[in-house]
Amino acid sequence: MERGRNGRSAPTHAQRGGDANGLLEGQRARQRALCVAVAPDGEDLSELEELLRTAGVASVGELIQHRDAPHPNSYLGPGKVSEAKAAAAAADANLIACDDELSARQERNLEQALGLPVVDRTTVILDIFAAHANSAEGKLQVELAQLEYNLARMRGLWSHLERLGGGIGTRGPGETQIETDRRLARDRIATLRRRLDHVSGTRAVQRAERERAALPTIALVGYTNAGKSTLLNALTGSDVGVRDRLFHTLDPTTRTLRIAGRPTLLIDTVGFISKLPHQLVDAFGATLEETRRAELLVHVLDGSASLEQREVMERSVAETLEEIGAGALPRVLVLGKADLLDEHQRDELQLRHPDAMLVSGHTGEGLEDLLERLERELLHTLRPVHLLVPYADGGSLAELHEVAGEVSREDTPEGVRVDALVPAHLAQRFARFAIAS
Ligand SMILES: Nc1nc2c(ncn2[C@@H]2O[C@H](COP(=O)(O)OP(=O)(O)OP(=O)(O)O)[C@@H](O)[C@H]2O)c(=O)[nH]1
Ligand SMILES: [Mg+2]
Repeated sequence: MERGRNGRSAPTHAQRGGDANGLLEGQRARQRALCVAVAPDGEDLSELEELLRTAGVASVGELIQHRDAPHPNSYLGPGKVSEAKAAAAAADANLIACDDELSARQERNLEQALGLPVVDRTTVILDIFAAHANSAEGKLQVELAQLEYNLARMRGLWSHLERLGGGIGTRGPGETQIETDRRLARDRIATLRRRLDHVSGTRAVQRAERERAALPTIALVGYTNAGKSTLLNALTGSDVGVRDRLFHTLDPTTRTLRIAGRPTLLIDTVGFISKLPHQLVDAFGATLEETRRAELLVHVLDGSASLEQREVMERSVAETLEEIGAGALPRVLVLGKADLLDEHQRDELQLRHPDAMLVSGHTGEGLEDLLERLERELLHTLRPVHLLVPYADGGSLAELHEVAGEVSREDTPEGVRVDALVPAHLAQRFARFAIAS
């Protein structure tokens, strides 16, 4: 991997050429990372290692410093830095990966002290997003997040922008390098935001919005790799991509799901993670909007994860939902991957989450019960309407039939009297036909 002019080094996409899911057995990884973390007490580095694996980087060692907060200048304290240097040499590491977001100063000092490139958790996550983005919108969103991250740190911009056709010649008189970088980045960010607005406004999105306006929407949310896409497939008979890697799904996918005869839309979208870079939340605003506008959330939690892992996952999901403004939406907790659990684990889960549904997207276990539960929960979100629709308004009637599934109707001389249950925003649309029940 090339080191940028700024000395910054991150896993690149090119290296993921052959086996994007990790490293082939026996093949020596080009990037071998020593994973380091600062934590008051025990810290689990398995998630950072999982992130690195997804990014195509091997983890060759761990180092944890027990302190209340990272050292402000160098992340690790001075003594630990020497230890890290020795550990990196012993493990033949050529990269240091930190489990937190570093300030530019911490990163620079640590790089200098260790003589090795340093990447932080945010950089790794952003890089994975960059590699997994497929749609035009996804790519723009990721580039925006990366630029904003770099702008905040005033580094890593120059080589990036040169490739984009900015760079030499665009520098204004008397500007320092950093001022130029920042100006270029801001220009590019503005361009990206404009393009994103445009992309979000394309016809496809508008169509999806129309559909969503008419049908109750259920959004699958949860930690990355929890099994959201697998559950979508199992419930709707779809074939959405599923992989044992983090952030496989970035673009939202919508499928129709019939619940008790009523068509609903089931949305699968980007997963969450602890310490999710806020630039990503910001850049993925349009995508996350799908979640915010749902009638009901299905929170998929990996039932096969340990209690400690589940606590981290639950907390991250709750925090992220708050952050995107979906914290108050009704929610059903689903414990997935039930096929991996023994009796003891099942009992423990049920005891801890008495209200949760135990399901397996692989064996189909619990899916019937889940559908019944969704039906009941959706009923709470629906409004009863009592309408008199004139015969001339056949279109409205057809639409009502389409969305409401079962409706009770009676033909009268003035028109059709209809009693139905519809999503709240749809009730407004039919308000002009409303009559007393
Ligand atoms: N045994 C078992 N494995 C499952 C089940 N559901 C999902 N998995 C596995 O868990 C991994 C992640 O599944 P996905 O459905 O891609 O998870 P996701 O939540 O969509 O993940 P991202 O899109 O990456 O955030 C895959 O390897 C799946 O095969 C299940 O019910 N049982
Ligand atoms: Mg997925």
